[in-house]
Amino acid sequence: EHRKGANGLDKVVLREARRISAEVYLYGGHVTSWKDEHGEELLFVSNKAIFKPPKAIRGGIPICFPQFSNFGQLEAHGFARNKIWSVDTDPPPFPVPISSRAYIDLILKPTDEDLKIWPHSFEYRLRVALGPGGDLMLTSRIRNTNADGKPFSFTFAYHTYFSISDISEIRVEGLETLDYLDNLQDRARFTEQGDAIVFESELDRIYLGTPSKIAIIDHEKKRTFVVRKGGLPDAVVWNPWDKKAKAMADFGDDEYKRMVCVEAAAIEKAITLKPGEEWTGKLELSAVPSSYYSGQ
Ligand code: TA6
Repeated sequence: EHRKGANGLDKVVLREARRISAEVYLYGGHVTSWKDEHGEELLFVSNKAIFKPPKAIRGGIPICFPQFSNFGQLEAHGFARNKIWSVDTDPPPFPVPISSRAYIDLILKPTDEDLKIWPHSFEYRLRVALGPGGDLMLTSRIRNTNADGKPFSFTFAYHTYFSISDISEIRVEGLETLDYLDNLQDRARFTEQGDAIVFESELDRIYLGTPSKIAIIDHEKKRTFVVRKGGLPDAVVWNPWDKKAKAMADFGDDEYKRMVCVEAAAIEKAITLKPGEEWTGKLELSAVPSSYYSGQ
């Protein structure tokens, strides 16, 4: 279902059984909504989000490609989140057929202008799908189409903003004992000591070589988000807290209390593709009542 979203930008609405739905803007290939069977929104989007190029939409799932943050010479988080993607009407077969009919295939290819900034030809195919049970699945397939025989390297993140009851009431499990780079301390390397991550102040870390499953446990909502990922060894955890919230023009002063970013990523080791090679990076999100979540 194609519709006009904020500021006349094109979006695609996916619907599954009951009230399960998702919305994807062609601007950024950006998922801005994911609703459960009660019609409840599971992703955070700021009330101050600016739905207007060239500013990336604040919230949902920005795609960080071909660069995470400022790990390189490009603009922060790369350019994919600031481009108008196209609907891919004839995608090549996906390795695993999906059971849902609620999906959309998008494609991004560099323009001549993009090639001046990042001189590599690529095809980026993104499939966004809703599972029958309400899971949200994103599959990215990036292919090197360079004709000059040159490989390219990139870093990547699904910069997912989850909607939560209260940042002081949640914990993130699955990252215990791992090493991380602390973005608030010049990316120095530390080892996680806690049983789970809890939030008492600004936090901005890149956890390295993580398990493929991470849980965000929201005590107040009695809901657990389960993040499953493939091809993405790292995981970023971010909450801006009050000072940084105030410094962001497109983010409300108190909104940090209602969001957390847990981002499936490939950062520490860049991904390198030779011409003709393709990389796949997967994200699968589920929201389950906490009573159903056993931890494993
Ligand atoms: O993923 C965490 C992070 O890189 C933070 O350092 C933070 O600044 C955030 O992303 C948001 O970046 P943005 O460019 O969207 O303002």
